[in-house]
Amino acid sequence: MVKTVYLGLGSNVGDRHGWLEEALRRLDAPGLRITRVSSVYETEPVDYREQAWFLNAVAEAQTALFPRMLLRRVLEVERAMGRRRLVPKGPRTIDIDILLYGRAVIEAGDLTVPHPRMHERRFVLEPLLELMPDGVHPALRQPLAVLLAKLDGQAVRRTPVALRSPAGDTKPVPA
Ligand code: PH2
Ligand code: MG
Ligand code: MG
Repeated sequence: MVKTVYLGLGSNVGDRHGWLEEALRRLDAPGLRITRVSSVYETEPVDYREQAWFLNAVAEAQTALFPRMLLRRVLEVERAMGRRRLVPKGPRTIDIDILLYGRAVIEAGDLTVPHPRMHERRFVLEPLLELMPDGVHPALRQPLAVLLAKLDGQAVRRTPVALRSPAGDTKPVPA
């Protein structure tokens, strides 16, 4: 069964834009096809504040991989790109998070879907809403737009530079 999944991408070290593009290229391998990518957002760090601003984006994919295989793919790509986990929630060349796996709600040790903090994060919800404006959080059962409206703070700025992706160049949605 092919599922539609949403992946959150983030980078705040070095060539941030390049890391996001490389991650999309590497994720798009047998069993997973990147179909659409949001605009890129420049975002204020949350949780661990003493670090550089991030570039964040959300990618939509069609996948035949089961959730645990998808997690393995994501971790492999992070590792292949030299990700080192030094400071929890600290600076990283690339972070790839599974946000949504169809409408599944999964709690299995190291794998929680929907991503347990996505509803608190403007840097996730804004790009995700570009791709699914009528999306509903499968666990909280609330529209993503309603969840976003509850947030305050967390500066995010949509950038005009599109990511080159295996789905073709993504056009930023007109503001
Ligand atoms: N990721 C974190 C912690 N804080 N802040 C922003 N703006 N963007 C992120 O991707 C991010 C973060 C942990 O994964
Ligand atoms: Mg993360
Ligand atoms: Mg992560």
